[in-house]
Amino acid sequence: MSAVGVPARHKNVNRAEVCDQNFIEFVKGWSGRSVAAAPALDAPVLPGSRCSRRDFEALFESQLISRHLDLMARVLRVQNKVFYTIGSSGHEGNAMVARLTRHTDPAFLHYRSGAFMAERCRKLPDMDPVMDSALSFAASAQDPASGGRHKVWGSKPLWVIPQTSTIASHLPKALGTAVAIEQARRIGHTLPVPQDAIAICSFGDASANHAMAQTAFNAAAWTAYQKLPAPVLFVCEDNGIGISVKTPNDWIHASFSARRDLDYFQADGLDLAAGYAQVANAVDHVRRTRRPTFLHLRTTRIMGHAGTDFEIEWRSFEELMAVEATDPLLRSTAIALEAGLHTRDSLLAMYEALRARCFAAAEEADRRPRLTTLAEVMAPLAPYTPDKVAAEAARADYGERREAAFGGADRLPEKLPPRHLAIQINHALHDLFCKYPQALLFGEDVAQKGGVYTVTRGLHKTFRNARVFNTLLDETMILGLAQGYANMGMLPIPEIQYLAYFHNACDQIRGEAASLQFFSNDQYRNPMLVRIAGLGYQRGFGGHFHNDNSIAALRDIPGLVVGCPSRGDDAVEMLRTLAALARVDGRVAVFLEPIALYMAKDLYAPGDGEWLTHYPPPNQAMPLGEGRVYDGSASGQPPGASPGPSDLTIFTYGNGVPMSLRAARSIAATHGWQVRVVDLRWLVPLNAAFIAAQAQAARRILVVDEGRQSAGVGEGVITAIVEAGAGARPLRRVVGADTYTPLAGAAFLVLPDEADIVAAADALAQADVAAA
Ligand SMILES: Cc1ncc(C[n+]2csc(CCOP(=O)(O)OP(=O)(O)O)c2C)c(N)n1
Ligand SMILES: [Mg+2]
Repeated sequence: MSAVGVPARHKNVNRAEVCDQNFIEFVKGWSGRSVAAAPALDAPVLPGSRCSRRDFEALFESQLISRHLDLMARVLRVQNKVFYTIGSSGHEGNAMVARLTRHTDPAFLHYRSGAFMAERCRKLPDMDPVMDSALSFAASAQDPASGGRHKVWGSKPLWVIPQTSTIASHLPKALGTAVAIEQARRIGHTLPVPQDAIAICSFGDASANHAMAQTAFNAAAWTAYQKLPAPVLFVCEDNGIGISVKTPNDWIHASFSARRDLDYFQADGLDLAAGYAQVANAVDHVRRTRRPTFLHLRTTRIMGHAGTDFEIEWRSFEELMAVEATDPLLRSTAIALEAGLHTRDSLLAMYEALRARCFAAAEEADRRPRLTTLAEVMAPLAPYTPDKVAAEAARADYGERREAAFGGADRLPEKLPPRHLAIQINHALHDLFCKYPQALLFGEDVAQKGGVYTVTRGLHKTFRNARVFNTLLDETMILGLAQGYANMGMLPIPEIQYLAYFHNACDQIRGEAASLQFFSNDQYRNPMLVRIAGLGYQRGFGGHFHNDNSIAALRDIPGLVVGCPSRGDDAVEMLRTLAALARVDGRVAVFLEPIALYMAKDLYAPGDGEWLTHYPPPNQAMPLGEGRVYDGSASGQPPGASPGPSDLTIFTYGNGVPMSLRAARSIAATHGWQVRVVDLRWLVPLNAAFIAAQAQAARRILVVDEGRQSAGVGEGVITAIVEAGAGARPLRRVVGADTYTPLAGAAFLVLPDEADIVAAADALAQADVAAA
């Protein structure tokens, strides 16, 4: 690295200062010629440009606002008044995308979208991009995007849906939103945006390589290949680098310019006069053709990746200066001066006025309240209005639609004899489809085949392609689609074929769907009901991947709800509540279906039919968190009954319920105990108060958890017991091993069984003897 010949100022470590000075010097030193008379407002800003003077003036101001927000952040970060320094400098050309689209085109933005936001703010009266951004930079509780939870680009009135920092994870839901915009018409759903809206999604050149991005490009092309509309504009803001890793020369063009069914456009984001028409072409194309479109927008990166990125430590001065010379604001300045829109002085005055405005806003934002309590932080995370949810879950005003769907009043499922779990889930889904005309069910093999286990059989026939459909084989995209439909006000019911394959796409729930209410201060919600088939004990089938018993990845997702039924009637009532939680409170609700119980009919002996249940009438639902208590019989205790004393209480869920009921019989016979089995039913969040009350009434406790020893539900149950002060009782846990599940009979070695439960009870009895 050689710094010979580099003026001292340019060696300044603080590249923000250098860029700022560069701008000022550029203006002062400009010696080009201005036209004699500035163009009229509607005339091209420069001869031949599609960008009018009016467009240019707006765009240029948006660019400068964005730049001064960046400069301000760098200064005030060190004073602890601002908490984020990833800027937009070099990317200000993205203002063109904002100007050429509408504020009702849902936008999923890159973190370098300051100018896009400033420009979009013009679409509505009384928007103040400077103050809004300042509040966000300051993590103020009044930040209109996230309420102070993160520095995100977001706005409810402007249809900018806040995104996480996980690069590329927003592409699947952007495509999902585009698909949803088109599908709404087919199901008669009224969209919250105009029918010809498009979805916009921006990201960097390095991010374009990410699996999450590639999944969306592929799914978009897969859709368009079938001549189905998917009006999404993918905007790749190519600055040639990702933090410190250079994108191979021309890679984005080489990789995307000839992709089948992903239409490629290029635009110069460094030059408003030239780039405007190019961006307009791409926007016009996607709006008109409804085809997925890739806009390759040339940008540069000024001032490093973030304030903490001291580029001179790893790049040469010459290289840095060469990059800084491509600053698009210098080009905009030249246009403004050349077109006679400004004198050098008036331009500098505008520059300084915007600087002052940004600093004043930041100082004001610093005086505004921040989040100061845990309750404030968590308020938007998991809204729960139990009365409204209960009323919605029990709402049954759709009777006539049911009769048509089930084939007549006498064939309504509540009039049929008791049936097993799979059938009752199937009936409940039919019911939800009658109740919610905006419900959609999709996933792998769910349509004509009716799912691997026929749980969705008949839905496609009754409700047709527009509402029940097979997706491509890609769990990330299935969950991305779900978020898109939810964004557009529908009720997505995606299916993940096996729990093991949820793990493949977990981030779409963990990082994305479940976090939206938090990062948007509950302004945006993506309600959905995710069905996941899982858990072990399938006889003679599958090995690990079809018998995955670990829900650890779901247990700690903030705001998520997970219900797991063990019998048909519970499944039906639980589904109604899960759908209501989604509709009323916008929750991401997971329904975990124990595959091995789908067809279970008997409980104690072959042919006893004790695991068949009646279909609950449509006005019956199960409150979130309510468990089922079995006192010596399979029928259960009425919900809410306060527990009398028991000699042994077994806490369990899923497959553990019938297993524990069988074990309970023999334990009662052997020890003469009054044995109670508690089906938790709701696994996330665990109802600690309910668990505590049950534990307090018990003399001895067994926790039967078919999950793994580490991070299983049982850990949560025992914690709730101990924290409630009920942990002094004799307590044992019967739980799966920390292993993957092997194929064939060996599968049962890793899972708890009835004999294990009986043996644990015997051990408790022996401990009694030892203590006596
Ligand atoms: C999934 C994920 N991996 C890593 C990161 C850390 N990270 C943040 S930005 C970035 C580089 C992104 O480069 P690019 O997509 O070109 O966007 P640019 O910053 O250049 O605008 C990386 C690696 C992240 N945010 N998310
Ligand atoms: Mg980049």
